Amino acid sequence: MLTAIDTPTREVRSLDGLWRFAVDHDNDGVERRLFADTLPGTREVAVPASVNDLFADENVRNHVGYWFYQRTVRVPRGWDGEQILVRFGSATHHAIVWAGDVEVGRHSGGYLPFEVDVTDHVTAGEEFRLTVAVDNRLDKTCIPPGWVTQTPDGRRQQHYLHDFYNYTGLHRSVELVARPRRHVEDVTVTTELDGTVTWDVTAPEGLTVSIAVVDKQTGETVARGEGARGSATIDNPTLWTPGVGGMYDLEITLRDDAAVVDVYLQPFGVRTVRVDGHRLLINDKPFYFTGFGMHEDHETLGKGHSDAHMIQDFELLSWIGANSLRTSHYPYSEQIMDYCDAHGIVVIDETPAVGLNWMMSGGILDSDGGTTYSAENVNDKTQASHAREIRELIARDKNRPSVVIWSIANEPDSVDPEARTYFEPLVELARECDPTRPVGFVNVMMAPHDKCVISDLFDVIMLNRYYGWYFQSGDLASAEALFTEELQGWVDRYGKPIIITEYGADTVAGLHSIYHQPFTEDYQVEYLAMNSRVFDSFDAVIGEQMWNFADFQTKYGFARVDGNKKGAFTRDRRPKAAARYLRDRWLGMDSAAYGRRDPLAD
Ligand code: GCB
Repeated sequence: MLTAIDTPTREVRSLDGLWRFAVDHDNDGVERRLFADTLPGTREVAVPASVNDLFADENVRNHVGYWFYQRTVRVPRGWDGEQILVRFGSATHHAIVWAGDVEVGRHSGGYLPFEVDVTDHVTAGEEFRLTVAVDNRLDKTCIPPGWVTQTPDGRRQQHYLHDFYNYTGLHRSVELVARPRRHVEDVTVTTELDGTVTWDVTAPEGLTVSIAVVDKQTGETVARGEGARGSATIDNPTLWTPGVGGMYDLEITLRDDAAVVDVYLQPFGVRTVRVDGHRLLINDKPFYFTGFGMHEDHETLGKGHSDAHMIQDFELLSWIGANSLRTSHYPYSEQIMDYCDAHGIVVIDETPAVGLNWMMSGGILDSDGGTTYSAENVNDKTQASHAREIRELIARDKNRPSVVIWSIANEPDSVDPEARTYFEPLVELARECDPTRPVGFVNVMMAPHDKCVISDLFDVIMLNRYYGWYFQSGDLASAEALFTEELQGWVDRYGKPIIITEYGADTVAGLHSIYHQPFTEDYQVEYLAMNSRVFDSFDAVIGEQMWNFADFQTKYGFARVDGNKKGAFTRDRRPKAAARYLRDRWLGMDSAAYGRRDPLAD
């Protein structure tokens, strides 16, 4: 899906700010037609933000079901004759949208954008009532999956197997968009190192397509072409480079004879990515990942996007010597992705397929006795939603140079032979949607190389390993030996690049010990040092992304004290001792020099 931007033929108005708000405690607001009038009560809510931590009311925080948002929107008077849309950066997890009394669209999938066409229900210059019912319920047809139960006294409870709090709401910007009725619908841009840029534009028949390639840095046009499909060559292209960036715009102009019908600018970078033996090459140079699995997670905001928090996180990433991140465990906001493109941060882009493993709950072993791939749990409907998530993620991010790997799932059950039947078509789909990038999934510790039944389907091996934390806790010597032995097995069996996408230890900031005592800052540093030694002993290990960048909120559970505490930073972004350990290591690593951001460059 294209981003909404202002161009000579398109306009975007932000609808962010305070909206009216009502919690639909009985989940009958759709039948009661709450959208047909001003919402009851006086509550207001911030957009973008999660709703959960905003109200001093546990019945709001824990509500399972619909939350109604509403505001009045004036359509600019100059928009007569245009196609008018409302575009949501995301609505977690499902949304129904009404313009006045009319339902104009529905969407499922909590972390990707969607738009609804309101052209026939609004009038230029006049106001309309925009209502959105956001539903936070997860069931077995959803990605991520979950289930809802009812307590004997009638309270609904949401259950899920993944290890982050089920924040809900309009987490990203909402925009009112005008575009010409005949317009650029989609574009795919691919590049080669010699500066060849190839485009494939989807637009209505009968219009001519002209292309200009514009250097974003200088504003100069550096190549031109004609036709919906074609290619042109930039002389001496600036390659999109890890740690630096380097972006161009593909300016697309649609004309009907001489008249300009639509203009759209698609940002892209000139770069290649490919796997060669056990290396991952960006622009034909081996790349070593340093960085983190992250979360969109902040106090008060929950998963709501904030530019200020985003800048702070990226500055800390630069300070610590991180050149990459994984969007664990769902697609991140378009602003975050834009920032990665602009500043050369390398991204492993992940779908929300997390918690597809009935051996685990909240990051730890906790089987409820069920089988993962079965009619009651992960089934055909789950797989269909998973396919939709892959399609929509690639449609949104396919032109982003920062994205170098698609991660189609985190820690699914990959021991059950049924995993192959489930994953084979999904891998194929990802390759069909994007033949240019490696495809991977993140493997769980209980599925080592001799038990995992799907790793051969993928281009890279991505491992989450917790030797010395969930296993051999407090015994780093045994942990080191066992981790080394397991990695040797992966190297011998597959000969593919290995990225350690998670390793970490919960750590309470300020807790210290002279002993190897889990939960102390000292132990976290020793744990990281042990992991570093293991990584450094394998050529095939081409990256380390520590779990997690910062402490984050999770569901309640005996293994979590106010959330997951594996951060290198606390939830309010203060460094633990681990942050300085990682900084020394990553800034000093020759193998990670390609991609390191030069703080002096700013
Ligand atoms: C994992 C999961 C992650 C958890 C983490 C943990 O393997 O991928 O979502 O938060 O472990 O801390 O247990």
